[in-house]
Amino acid sequence: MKTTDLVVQCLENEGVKYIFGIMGKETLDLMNSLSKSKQITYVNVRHEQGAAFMADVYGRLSNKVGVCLATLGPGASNLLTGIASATLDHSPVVAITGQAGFERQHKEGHQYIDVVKIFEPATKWSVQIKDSKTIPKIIRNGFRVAQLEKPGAVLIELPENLASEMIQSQPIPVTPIPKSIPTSEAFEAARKVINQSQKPVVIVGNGVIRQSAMDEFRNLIGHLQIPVIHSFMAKGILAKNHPLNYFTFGFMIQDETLPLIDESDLLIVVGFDANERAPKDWNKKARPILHINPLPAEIDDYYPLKGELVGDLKATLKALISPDLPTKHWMPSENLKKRIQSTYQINKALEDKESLSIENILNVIESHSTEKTIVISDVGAHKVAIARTYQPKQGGRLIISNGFASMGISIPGSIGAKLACPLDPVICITGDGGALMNISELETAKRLGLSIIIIVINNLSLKLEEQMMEEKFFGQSFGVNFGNPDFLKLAESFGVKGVQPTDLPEFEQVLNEALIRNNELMLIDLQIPN
Ligand SMILES: Cc1ncc(C[n+]2csc(CCOP(=O)(O)OP(=O)(O)O)c2C)c(N)n1
Repeated sequence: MKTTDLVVQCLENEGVKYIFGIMGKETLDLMNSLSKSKQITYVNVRHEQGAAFMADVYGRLSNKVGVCLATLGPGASNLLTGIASATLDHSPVVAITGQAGFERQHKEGHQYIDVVKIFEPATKWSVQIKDSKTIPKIIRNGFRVAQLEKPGAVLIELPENLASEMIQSQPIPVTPIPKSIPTSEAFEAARKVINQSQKPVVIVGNGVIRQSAMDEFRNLIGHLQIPVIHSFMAKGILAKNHPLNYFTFGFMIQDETLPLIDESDLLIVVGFDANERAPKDWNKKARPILHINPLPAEIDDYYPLKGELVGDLKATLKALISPDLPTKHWMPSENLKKRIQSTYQINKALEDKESLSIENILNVIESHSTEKTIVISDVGAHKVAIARTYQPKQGGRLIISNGFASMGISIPGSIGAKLACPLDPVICITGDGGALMNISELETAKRLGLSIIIIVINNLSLKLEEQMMEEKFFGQSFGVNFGNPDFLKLAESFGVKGVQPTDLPEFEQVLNEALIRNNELMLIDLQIPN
């Protein structure tokens, strides 16, 4: 068979359902082989960055590896931002790129650049296929590496001269990802650390969602009865009204969860990735840490280890509960809880109930969301507002670019989300800056017939940078403003319904009706005055 037929067989063997990409001459053999696949749908996108973001979000939500494809040189380099986002937010992604044939890789040549080298820092493994016989091993290993803790992106490059070779081979059977559990001595030591503490606080991160350990986590908290602070990515693990929910840290200003951390004598940090928020930003007094994670801790001045439980989180959290681990009897003061709630704006009475402020908008979205609703945030002032204001009804239902924090993720990301969870409502919230980075993917969403609600916060500025320059650093801003297209006409030109509510009740009505129908692609242009 042809080499690229073997590549497609190997991808089918990995359970791949979608490949997001843009082809080029160097990937035409692969495209031809893909055209014969009954299992894989090829999604032709409008920019390779979009393909990588789609694969990133599809990987986070589907329990599968997201796959994207590009040609050599400019196609591959366009993938890079989304690939880095997948690696830093620990989403399993495999990118496949074409390349010039071996006969011209040693010299200056059209579109030739060393893509494997470019991708090295942005991936867990970046590899060129040098011999067609290695394809089953490279693809099997690539998918394993992408999924093994901590998950991330892998680049597999297929040079043009190998693509059309003939070969006899077959895929390697998929075996489950191995899971480890700490030793009984490690459990004993960890229980001792918890027992000795008077005022423990739990910090929970993205790993608990990634490892499907939310039920086990909630059981452990039910047993221990101690306060829980969520990372931004872990929001929703404890319900909003859970008495032990001390919400989220990571706001730019006035973060009332931090005094709770200062007040504690032990931080039990579960499934938290250091790039969710640097320990220096939240553990200012360097409180001792019990690290519970699939991987050992990274040593840091602000992450002083008192104990470590390293293993699969589902099994580890379940096994930690034992009669030797008594329920704790400490509770932060009511006052502190109230102050945290007020920074979090959970129950804050809104001053102007009609206006289209970001807080009002997020309140409306929250009041119409269910456990199934997926909200995807772009990056900007609106993301910070979401951190403060929006509470998903289930963990894993608020998607952000956190580690890499790249603008432009949300429109293509919502396509990945909708394909991963076709029945669930998907709401994309983006600034006007981020929206115009990947607005071309509206055409992709329209062509695929996806129902997504895209909300553009239209404030004619890079608001987050404007706020930082004006309020934090210089007292004035520079270079942050731009003009916008008419978003209604723009949407219409894509064949997409556009609406422009002018006050909050109108927005609520539009959103509510769109969520009930859950069957159309819609752009909501929200003009937010400065
Ligand atoms: C790709 C990329 N470029 C630049 C930045 C730096 N940056 C972070 S937020 C921001 C402003 C975003 O503006 P907009 O999308 O309009 O959202 P808003 O802040 O107005 O809510 C910028 C420029 C980034 N994070 N990602």
